[in-house]
Amino acid sequence: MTALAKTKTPAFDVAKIRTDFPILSRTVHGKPLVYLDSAASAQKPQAVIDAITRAYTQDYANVHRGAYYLSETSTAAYEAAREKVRAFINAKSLSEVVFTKGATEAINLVAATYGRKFLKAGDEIVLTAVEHHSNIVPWQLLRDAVGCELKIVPVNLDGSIDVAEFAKVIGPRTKLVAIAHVSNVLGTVLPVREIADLAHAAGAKIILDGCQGIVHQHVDVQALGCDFYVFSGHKLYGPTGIGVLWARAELLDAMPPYQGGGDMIDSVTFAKTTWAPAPAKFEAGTPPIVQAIGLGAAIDYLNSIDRAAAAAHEDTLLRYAMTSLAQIPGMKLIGTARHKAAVQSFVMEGAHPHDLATVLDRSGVCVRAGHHCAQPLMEILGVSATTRASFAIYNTMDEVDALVTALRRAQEVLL
Ligand code: C6P
Repeated sequence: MTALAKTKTPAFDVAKIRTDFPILSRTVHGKPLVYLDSAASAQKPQAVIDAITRAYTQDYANVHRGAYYLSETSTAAYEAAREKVRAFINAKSLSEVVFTKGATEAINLVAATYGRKFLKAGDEIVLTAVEHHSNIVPWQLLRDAVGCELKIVPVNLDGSIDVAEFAKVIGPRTKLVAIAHVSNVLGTVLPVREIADLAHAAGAKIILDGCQGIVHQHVDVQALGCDFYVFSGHKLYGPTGIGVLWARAELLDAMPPYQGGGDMIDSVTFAKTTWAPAPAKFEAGTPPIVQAIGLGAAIDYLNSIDRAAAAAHEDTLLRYAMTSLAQIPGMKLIGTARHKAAVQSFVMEGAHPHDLATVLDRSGVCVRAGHHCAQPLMEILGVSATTRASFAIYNTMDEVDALVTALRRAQEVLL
């Protein structure tokens, strides 16, 4: 590592950040843990773990139901988490923030409610070639139900996507554009504001899959110009089992409920049921109470650090990783677009990605190998799988070095 690279982001104290994440001090196979799989799920700071423990040990009861003290405190904490999400993404109102169990459920919710009500045979949904299965399959289910069509915007070999390609595909039949904010395989940051403008000019709505986007950059849903934005808590340093659907209020008002049950109704008779307004309309049953509180704690944690410095730190890690990996013989980087978040896929000549990941694990290095739930993209790239290193606020330049050293060792073992 060069001295320059090491001093690039002096404002960001990664050593201090690391002390906030207890798991990072453990060893794996007798080696220090080098966790480079945060795109799959991020590790949790102590503040999130403490908030979850506190909720279960001090404040736990069901929400929106009881008239007693504990239920009131639990409800207040759950709704406070909603306000934290609202402020974090700059939503106009609390009623625009719907808790789901994850991004996958949020996209399915939009497809099953907005999609089934407003799309019909002959309408078109525009996706890109880089989408995660969670942003493909719900639209295929919708297509099979209502007879609409899916149009796919191509990806360039370097992983970039041209806005001009959207202009070719979006037309008068387009009703919805459903795209990733950031690709989970390539790290490409899509020019979502320009794409949103194109969608709106054609009279279409746009949903952004923000799973990877919100982790690496500040998200302001109003500035992005989108109609729907979804993400999962567990990639944002929060717990599993919680996600967010943000949608503009008038869209949520126009959408029918997703599931029926407790909490989502206004009144029920055997003859007829009326719905509660959003967000309750979309939160049937006992919600993921403690998970939402944990997500709120993750947002508090992120608000307590310098996020611009964190983003610069991640970018430094990415650039250093790209340069270092490229020096390994037989290495091919997958995803080298100019606008990238800290996710790097690669393939190494003669070594299957799964074998590589298994050998790296013996050195304590955790990376993901496989199709990354993006099989159509793998086919376009002409590979069955890649190995992927993804970086978070707690990773270090030394960990990039550890990855490179482990890869060189893996070459000796596998080739
Ligand atoms: N990607 C990865 O390793 P859920 O499972 O609902 O939390 O998130 C689904 C999802 C949707 N969109 C994108 C862009 C994603 O990256 C993911 C999750 C993980 O890349 C697990 S497959």
